Amino acid sequence: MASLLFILLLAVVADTAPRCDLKLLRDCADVSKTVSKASGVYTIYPSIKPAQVYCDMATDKGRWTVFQRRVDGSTNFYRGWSQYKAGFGSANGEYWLGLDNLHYLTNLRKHELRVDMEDFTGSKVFAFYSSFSVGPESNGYKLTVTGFKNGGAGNSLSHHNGFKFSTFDKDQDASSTNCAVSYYGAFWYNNCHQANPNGEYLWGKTIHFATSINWSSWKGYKYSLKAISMKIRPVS
Ligand SMILES: [Ca+2]
Repeated sequence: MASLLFILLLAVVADTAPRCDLKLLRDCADVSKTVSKASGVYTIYPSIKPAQVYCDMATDKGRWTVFQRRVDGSTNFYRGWSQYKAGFGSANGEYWLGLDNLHYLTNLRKHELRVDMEDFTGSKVFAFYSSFSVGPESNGYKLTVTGFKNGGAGNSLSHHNGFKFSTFDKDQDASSTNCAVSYYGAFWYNNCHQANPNGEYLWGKTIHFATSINWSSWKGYKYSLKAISMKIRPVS
């Protein structure tokens, strides 16, 4: 009986060991350390559920897990709560990694945030924040972002520090109106925004105020950026 138990135990250990190894790839920093230092799409495990992400291994020493990316307007970002919770889009193009994954990733270790952006003349700037985390769904996926450092874009995100996430079907903003509906996006809206990374893709200058992909401290509220990506990495 004892030897049978021992064999069963061995079988269990042998069966679980490789899966534990896989789960160590929690983010792109883990991918960089153990798999590859090339930018591209990888499968990571922010929780027990796998997720496809784009890893930026080139910008400022790499190791960045990209959680939001706009490049060409091919993906509709005007989506409801369940979509922003679970994530959508394609990791080799435009996508949103999902609020649950963002919470899992930033919950246990301190993370920094970098927002890279580009206009239609080819100018590239960024904003850096030394601390970034997203709370649990039970607290509305509240944003904590501090420690701004300027990479030419200016600071349009501190305005959103401490606010919950809002979508057109879940208004948790500080406005008497619904910011997500008013500005065609989904974000940690205050009353309402200085940045709208998930707004409409509108190809540069527009007459539409604050509804497109704005980073107001760089290009104001009537310019839709060509590209923007939001990325995080653990602070080592
Ligand atoms: Ca409101």
